[in-house]
Amino acid sequence: MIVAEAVGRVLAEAGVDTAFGVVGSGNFHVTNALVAHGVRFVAARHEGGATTMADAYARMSGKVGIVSVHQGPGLTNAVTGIAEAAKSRTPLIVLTGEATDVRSNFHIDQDALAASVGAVPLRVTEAGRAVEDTLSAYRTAARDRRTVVLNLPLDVQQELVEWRGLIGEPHGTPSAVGSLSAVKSPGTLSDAESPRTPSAAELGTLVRLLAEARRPVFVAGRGARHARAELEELADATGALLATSAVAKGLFRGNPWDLDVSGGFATPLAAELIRDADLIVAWGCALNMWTTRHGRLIGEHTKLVQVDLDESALGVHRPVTLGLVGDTATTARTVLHALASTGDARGPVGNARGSAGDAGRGYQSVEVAARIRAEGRWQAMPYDDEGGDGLIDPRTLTIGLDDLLPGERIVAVDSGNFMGYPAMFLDVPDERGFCFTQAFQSIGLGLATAIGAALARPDRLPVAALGDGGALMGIAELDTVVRLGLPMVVVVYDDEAYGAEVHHFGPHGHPLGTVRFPPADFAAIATGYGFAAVTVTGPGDLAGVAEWLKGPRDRPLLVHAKVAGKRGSWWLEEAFKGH
Ligand SMILES: Cc1ncc(C[n+]2csc(CCOP(=O)(O)OP(=O)(O)O)c2C)c(N)n1
Ligand SMILES: [Mg+2]
Repeated sequence: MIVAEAVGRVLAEAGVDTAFGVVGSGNFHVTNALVAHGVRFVAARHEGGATTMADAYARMSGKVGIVSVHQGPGLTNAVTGIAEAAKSRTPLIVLTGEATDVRSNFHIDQDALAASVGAVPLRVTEAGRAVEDTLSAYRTAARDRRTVVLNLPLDVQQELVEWRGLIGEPHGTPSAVGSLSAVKSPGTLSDAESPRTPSAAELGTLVRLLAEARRPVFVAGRGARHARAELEELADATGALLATSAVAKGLFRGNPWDLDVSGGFATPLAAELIRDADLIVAWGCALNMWTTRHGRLIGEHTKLVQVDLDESALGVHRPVTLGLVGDTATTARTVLHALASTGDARGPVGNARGSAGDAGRGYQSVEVAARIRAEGRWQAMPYDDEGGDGLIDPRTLTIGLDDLLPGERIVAVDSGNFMGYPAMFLDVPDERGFCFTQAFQSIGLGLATAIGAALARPDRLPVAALGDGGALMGIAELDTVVRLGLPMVVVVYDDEAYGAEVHHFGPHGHPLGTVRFPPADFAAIATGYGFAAVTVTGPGDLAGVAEWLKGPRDRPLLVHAKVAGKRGSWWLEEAFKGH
């Protein structure tokens, strides 16, 4: 077989089950080899969409994402998606042809391009190394949680290679990947595979800080999405409240101590309780400006601990009292054992520090539980409806959708002024119910994100929440939604503008002609692609959504919501402080 076929076969045999892409001459054979060996191939309409679909699929399935693109322009079209995946440490392989002849129209410096956005450039260098080089790329993606651009030079792709299986590759080198089963679940390293574990002294300090804390809060990030059970147990033993960063939204859903997202999307109650914590432990969470509201959610005297697999992540955004390198689940389990053996765990009997007059532990008091029940959800917050004159208040719209849409849903949110409404007012069932591709803060990724997420979780109703700007930027993938027969609900929050810019610059008297647009008929556009569509200009129009939900859902639904947008959203002001 030729090298291109061997590369596809290696990936299929390594455990890849789904790949995304746009096929041209330079990735035709490798893509067909994937398909021939049982991999589902999803043809997108733009490489940017394909890459973000693969990214979202990886995040929501826990598998390595694969995207296949043509050399040169196929790769440049994919760059924004690659940057997002690389910043999010998504295990992803971008298979790309490579024109090594500088006279080729397709020639660019693909290594420099990949490196410039934080991806790891690798290459299949010769026929004899095809299996080894591909396995090495797979291992870099899976074990190191990196986004890899695997260059497949056009001349090397055509060379012949004798297939001898994954173990015992050509030239008799030992398996380049070791045990393949170990690389099938990125982000869930076993204890033995953890590159480092915290020292006894570090663990001892964390145990002491937790034992001393009266109001501890755990903030879980992407690196703790596999550690729910361990963190909940440790929280109960230490009286901690639970919160997440936006990318881990839903992780503690159903837990009575769940504060939901920390940061710009936090409820006033969550912000207050986090600010009043005397100890915050960040589990696999960068504590960036969004999660901490530029540090304002961290009290002046609050001690800060960070646990992360990656040593270079410690203390980057906020100075920490203590930083531990290790897997979050393993570390939480070890700390729990240590607390139990020193008798510091706060069971109902051993709770020496529960506040007087209640049976609480640490921050887990009867009073706090009652407040979380009453004020813990955005849906319960009173507000003045600003809809009317053919426009719906985006809060009324989103609360209405939250009531109507089935709880088993998977929500993807694009970027813009509107983004907080779906992120705050749409409940999700767990951390695999929310996909947030916002590490690069690009608009236009939301629809592709929803497609990748939908394929990872076909049991859930996919919901894409987009602004009118982001929707039109990524619109080519409406075709992919229809072609795949996804029962998706696409909600367009249409303010006929780049609202983020309008609200940022408008109050200062700047001209806004460059960021305002005439009306676009999204319902007609969507219908043209084969969607069902509902235009919403007031709460009564949501009946159309209820109708669609009752029906066969054999066509996706686009909800064109004409939203009121006289002023910017409250989280946007916060966001622009970071510019
Ligand atoms: C690719 C890209 N281009 C431009 C921007 C700058 N930008 C941020 S928000 C925004 C407006 C988005 O408009 P829309 O999707 O309608 O959402 P809205 O802000 O109106 O709610 C723009 C242009 C960006 N973040 N990413
Ligand atoms: Mg807009």
